Amino acid sequence: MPWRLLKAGLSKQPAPPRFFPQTESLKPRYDVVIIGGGGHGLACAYYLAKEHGITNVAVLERGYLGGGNTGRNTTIIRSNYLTPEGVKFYDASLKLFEDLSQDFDLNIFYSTRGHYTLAHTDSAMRTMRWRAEVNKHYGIDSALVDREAIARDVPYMDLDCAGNDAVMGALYHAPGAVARHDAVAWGYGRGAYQRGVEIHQQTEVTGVRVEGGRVRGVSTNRGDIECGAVVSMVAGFTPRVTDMVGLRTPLEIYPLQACVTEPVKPFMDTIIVSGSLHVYVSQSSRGELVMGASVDPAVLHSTRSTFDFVEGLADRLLDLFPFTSRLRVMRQWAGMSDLTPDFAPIMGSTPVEGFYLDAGWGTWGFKATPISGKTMASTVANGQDHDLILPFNLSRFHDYRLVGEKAAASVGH
Ligand code: PYC
Repeated sequence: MPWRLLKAGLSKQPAPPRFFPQTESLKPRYDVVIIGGGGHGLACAYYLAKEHGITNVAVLERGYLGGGNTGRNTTIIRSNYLTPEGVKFYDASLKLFEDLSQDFDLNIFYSTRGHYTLAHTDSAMRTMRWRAEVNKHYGIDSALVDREAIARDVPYMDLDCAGNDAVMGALYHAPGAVARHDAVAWGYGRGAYQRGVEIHQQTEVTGVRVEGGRVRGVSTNRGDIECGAVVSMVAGFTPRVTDMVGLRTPLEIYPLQACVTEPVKPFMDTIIVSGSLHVYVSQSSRGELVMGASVDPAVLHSTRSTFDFVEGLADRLLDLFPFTSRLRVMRQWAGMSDLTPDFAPIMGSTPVEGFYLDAGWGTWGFKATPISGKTMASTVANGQDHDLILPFNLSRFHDYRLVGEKAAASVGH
């Protein structure tokens, strides 16, 4: 038994305060109600309180904090996108991530690893060169590297891929990182709570009241609340919330699965992604291989894990790392990805006054957590879309101003 636990058990001192208190009753009115207690919702609450002094805020979560996509991803953080809009947005997020442990006084185990996106074809090489050039233009550390450079840095990888589509080169992104996803959610949650925000778990929103084109309140399984603004930050559940206010979006929901192996000695300190093999892998600080692939092939509102996924992933992983053939998969999970047609998010104000949307995260919502919270908080506080998220407004689908970020997806979806 760990010494500290034994000491606490025998001590007459009162127990240290809980990270979060027990749920209190709901107030009749809040200035802002945030639907969704994942990373984005908690980050938005945190920045509303910290940067705008707005603390009469309730975060409503139908399950437990960080229990949705925040706790169901492979924690990759990067800013090597294709479009200027995406590059600027994710670079701002990465910079916030770098300081989060200090900001929270809580270790989020942020670990800069370097990130390789392998290219196995001429057209993939063209796309990587294009991304490298856009990245460099915005001061992001990304470069096209050749096979020899990869072999020097990642000597244990089979660049010939067992004879299937050998690696030709890669986009190398030095700032690519990983972090503890639950620590990010808990850090934002604790920081918001310490500043006066209420966090209500097991609280499901069952309706959003709109009168005269304006949000007036929400109904929950624990009663009705009035509020001045509602922010929906629920990823795969977004269509259920937008239905409540009569908004249509082009979102489609696909399961995205991932898994980890048993821990082994550290052998891989970079993040490896292959778009052609549809696989991404990194090694956690505990030694597990954390791996994922494309979204499941059909639209489905489900977090079910399948054997097909592990079988397909293992098949492709072995092309790159044949020596992992004896590793056992220890855990597997799935999240619900909310994909847009242009692979860019939907953020900011909507035609319903006081109703704000943060959705369309597809397969890269975790890395957007800090900047999504910060820009959405600014948007709600100032009643005006933050400059960084203007290109991502829902209106772009009506006006045909698509952002076109698909080529920056880590694997083909
Ligand atoms: O976009 O880096 C990414 C990513 C990793 C896993 C899923 N998406």
